[in-house]
Amino acid sequence: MTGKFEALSVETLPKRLGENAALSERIGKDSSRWTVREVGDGNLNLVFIVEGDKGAAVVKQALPYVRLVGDSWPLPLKRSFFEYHALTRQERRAPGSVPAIYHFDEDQALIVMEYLSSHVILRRALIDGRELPNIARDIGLFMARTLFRGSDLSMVTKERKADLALFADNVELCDITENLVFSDPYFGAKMNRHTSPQLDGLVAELRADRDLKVEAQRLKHLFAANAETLLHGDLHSGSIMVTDTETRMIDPEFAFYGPIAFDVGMLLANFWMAFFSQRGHEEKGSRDSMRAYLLNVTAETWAIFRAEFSQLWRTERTGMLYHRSLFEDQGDRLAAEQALDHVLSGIWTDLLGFAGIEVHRRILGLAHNADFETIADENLRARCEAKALRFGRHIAVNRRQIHSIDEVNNLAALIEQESRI
Ligand code: SR1
Ligand code: MG
Repeated sequence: MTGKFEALSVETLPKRLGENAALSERIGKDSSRWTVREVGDGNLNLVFIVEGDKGAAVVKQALPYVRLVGDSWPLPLKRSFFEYHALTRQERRAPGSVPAIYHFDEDQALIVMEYLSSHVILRRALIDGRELPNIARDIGLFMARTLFRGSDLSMVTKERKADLALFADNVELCDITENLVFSDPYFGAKMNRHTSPQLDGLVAELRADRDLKVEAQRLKHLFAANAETLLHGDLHSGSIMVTDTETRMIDPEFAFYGPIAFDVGMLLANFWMAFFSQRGHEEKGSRDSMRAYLLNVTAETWAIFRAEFSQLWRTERTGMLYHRSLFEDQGDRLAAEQALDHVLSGIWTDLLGFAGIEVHRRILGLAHNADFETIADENLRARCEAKALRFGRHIAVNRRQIHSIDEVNNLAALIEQESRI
């Protein structure tokens, strides 16, 4: 199925993809027996689950506009191309961490991929209070492997530069992040919304906060100018699918070359938001244990990331940066360790900034998180959001003075215990 783009529907999919060998071999050749459900609950795309006699698959198709807003906001179909190419690189760099890809049709902006039938979206699991034992390890490893191996620390520089050029064309999705994440939350942008009137005072305070605004723009500058590695680009808990024991990363359509700290910061921010939202999900009992679990997950994710990144630094540093000829080959392993400390401490400082900004945009901007949105009592929701906003401000503005994840988690616990807005 190639040719002029046409959006699929539940009704047209079996006919239009019935001849597609990649799909029919997986799920059964008789497309009249296929059942199709549209399950896309993200902001941008169509997602179909297609089931046949033999099995099931997912068909994800981009739309020429932002689904959340409608056709008044056009968005190029080529994001599907970037998603496909990011997925193939992530699979190579962190095997088993993404769904298997069966087919890609560039004209129709569609990807046919593995149906993760037992998995649910991580955000949903955290709202439900599920304490998943492996997410810190799995996500920490994924981030270290993809972010290290997509950079000039590892790649042949000619190949990295070719990839940099390839993904540099993902302009419109970067533009979404540049505006929605780094700028819109800090002024009265048209599409913004927040829990009102409860948060009005705090929102005005944050928008008048000179230090915060400057920091957000410094982070935007870093995001736009530091083409360090191939990012997932939208690594939040809605882009991760889990079972009790398995974790897969999905949806890298925002992939492009940016700072390592961006993916890590965005991810940790989503754990901290899950933490602050727990108070709003206590209908069936206390979430004390879930809160402790979530802080532990942030600490463990960062520890695993650091350990794996360090291991790759010592064993796979084959790129042109910090070349071994200057360090190990001269018997100077200590200098290589010193350089590693320097790189990791830069990632740490910047990830705190990106995390703080991500928290703000999910409460003040266009795209909110179900963690807070599903709290029906608006006063309770506002109390949870206010705590997260104050936490986000603190870690973004004071990031250079914060030296450990325990310090951040102690602050989160302290803010959580306060009762005032
Ligand atoms: C208009 S798109 C809004 C958000 O949805 C995506 O998942 C990204 O996070 C983006 O910022
Ligand atoms: Mg997405």
